[in-house]
Amino acid sequence: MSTSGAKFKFKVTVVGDGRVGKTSLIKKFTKGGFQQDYIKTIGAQFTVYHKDIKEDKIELLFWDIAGQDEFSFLRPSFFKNSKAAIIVFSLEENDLGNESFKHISNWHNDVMQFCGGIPVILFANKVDLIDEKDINLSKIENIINNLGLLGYYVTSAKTGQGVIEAFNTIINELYDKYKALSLSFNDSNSSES
Ligand SMILES: Nc1nc2c(ncn2[C@@H]2O[C@H](COP(=O)(O)OP(=O)(O)OP(=O)(O)O)[C@@H](O)[C@H]2O)c(=O)[nH]1
Ligand SMILES: [Mg+2]
Repeated sequence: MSTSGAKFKFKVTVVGDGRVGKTSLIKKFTKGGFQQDYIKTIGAQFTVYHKDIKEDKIELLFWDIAGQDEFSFLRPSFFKNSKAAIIVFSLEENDLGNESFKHISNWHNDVMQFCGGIPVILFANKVDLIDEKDINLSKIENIINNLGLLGYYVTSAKTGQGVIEAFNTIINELYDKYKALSLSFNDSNSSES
């Protein structure tokens, strides 16, 4: 049997205000399910996900960081060694929608402070609760440009809209980056952690 494939292990941190749907998105992507009831995340939790790309094996650790302020003191330690980050806000037309959008730059500051210049992608979640035509795309594009984010995806953890594409973008970005790095190290030691 061939053992030529490389192994990669990536920690991806998922942040954003409480109730925007971080836990639900990770669950939808990794397990396919959705739960209507809200159970706030305490501190943080992580989910392991495996994916093969070509001959290589990728292990992803999704760190789901509690968004409620009461847990903010714990965050710096959870950000450690993240290779990428996802910032989630809610498209809902209510306080949560407005506040979670306003706080994107705060979350981005945290990521930059604790993780340096890692790739960051934005998820505009809960699209099933609004009329997609009403999304203010220029507002979202402005923040993407201002903060230098990789891009954004419109998602729904409830219907699954955009979820696979959004997560795969960040996974492929990491794979391409670290695969190229491992090749440039002459492939003598092809595992990356
Ligand atoms: N309609 C709809 N509801 C969603 C969606 N995503 C999450 N929810 C609901 O929103 C609530 C909060 O979702 P969570 O995934 O727990 O939010 P969270 O961001 O992890 O919250 P914290 O753990 O407190 O930081 C739950 O009741 C979910 O069922 C979505 O895309 N559409
Ligand atoms: Mg949560």
